[in-house]
Amino acid sequence: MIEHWNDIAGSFHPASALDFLPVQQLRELQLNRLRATAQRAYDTVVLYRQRFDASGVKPQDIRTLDDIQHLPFTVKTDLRDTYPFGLFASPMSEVVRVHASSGTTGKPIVVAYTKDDVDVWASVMVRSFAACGLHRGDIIQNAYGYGLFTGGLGAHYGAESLGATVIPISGGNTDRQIMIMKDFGVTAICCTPSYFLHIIERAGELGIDIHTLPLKAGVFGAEPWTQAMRERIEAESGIKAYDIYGLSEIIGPGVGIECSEQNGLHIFEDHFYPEIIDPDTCKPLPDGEEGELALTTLSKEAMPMLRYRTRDITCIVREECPCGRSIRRIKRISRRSDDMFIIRGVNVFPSQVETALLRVEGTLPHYQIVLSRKGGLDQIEVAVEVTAEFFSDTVGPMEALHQKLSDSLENVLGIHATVRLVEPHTIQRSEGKAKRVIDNRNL
Ligand code: DLL
Repeated sequence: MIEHWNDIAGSFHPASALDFLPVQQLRELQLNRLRATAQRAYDTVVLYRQRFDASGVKPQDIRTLDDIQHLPFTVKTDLRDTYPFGLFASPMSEVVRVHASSGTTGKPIVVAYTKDDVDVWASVMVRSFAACGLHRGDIIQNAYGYGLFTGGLGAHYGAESLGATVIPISGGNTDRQIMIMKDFGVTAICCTPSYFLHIIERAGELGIDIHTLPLKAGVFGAEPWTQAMRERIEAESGIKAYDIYGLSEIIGPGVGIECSEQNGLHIFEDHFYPEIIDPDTCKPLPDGEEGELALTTLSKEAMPMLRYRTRDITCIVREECPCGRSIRRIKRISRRSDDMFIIRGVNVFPSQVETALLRVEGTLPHYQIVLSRKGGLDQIEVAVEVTAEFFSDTVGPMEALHQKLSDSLENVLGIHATVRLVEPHTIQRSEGKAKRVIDNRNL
């Protein structure tokens, strides 16, 4: 082992110097860590050793960072196939925590952490909170779910290490969330963006305007959301809405976050090495080109991940960030390759529907997409809630709104979608990740 990870993981200083390392130094650190990670994976995990041997590559062949291109990819089914502990690179006696993420079918995927891994995780969460201006003295309401989901404990230990006061409220019980936010003088909240919308709405019903509270920032992630959604959230609550990204397989929340520029997410690339690949050919794409994000952990001990194919679509931002951080940025992840559905031969992403809907005034940011098949033909229906003022008996304004939404959807999607205007509160609210698409086509 070339170094003790924590020597470099840093002193938990909020504005971590690691965000601002000279690029050359950062690349050297990454190369050393990549070599050590590949060696550890090869030495301790059967699946990795088999993959390396089959491709004729050895960890010692890594001489430059570009050599990462010769390493094998890892995919979600690798975690399923080795369920529960087959990808662990540490003996169980060194694993201090496991988390799990439920997939759409069957068994969950299981991820593991050593003591040093949880320390690294807290350190990247400290850097995340610091990037959105939070520090000791802040009161952070953590409404990500506690438990096997990484959101709750990941944000929790990061907020504590930051020196902030954490309210470990977890998700749900919205009225209590609002009471505590108000009574405890909460200054920042962590939850999914869709759940925060629900909180804003419920607060309104209770006669509480979030603008009047000390709340100043939201650390929102775990699901795709759009710039239009950010604008709605910020306008309706008066807070700054920051985008935080992460996934269980890599560590949990804290893989990347926006800074005060709110223009792309900085990846903590001293720990997580990003590549953008063409999802069809798996060839690396140049900076600025959109493709699938593949991530390699550079310091994970219990469960190293080599070139993990996230299915998340983004690109690496070419320009340097005005904030001065040398760690690179990716564009917000507004979609996953596997969220895409095909309607009458046209590829559609839920984020496109969201953008089209939020362009039109009079709608609420609550919507659901229902896919069905009639007489062999695919149909797409978009149910969208309308503000109480609009949802009136007068037919004229409703018809005009309906037309505007249909036009906007057709404009953005390139196909006709049936719009169904529904009353406020008709669409089920989520306390975690929102379910945007219901596919009744039995494909
Ligand atoms: O969602 C970890 C997390 C918790 C991230 C809290 C941020 C905040 P998983 O449940 O494993 O982990 O889901 C990971 O969620 O591959 C993306 O598709 C999606 N995702 C996470 N953050 C974002 C984001 C957590 N900011 C999967 N924007 C990822 C878009 C996101 N998608």
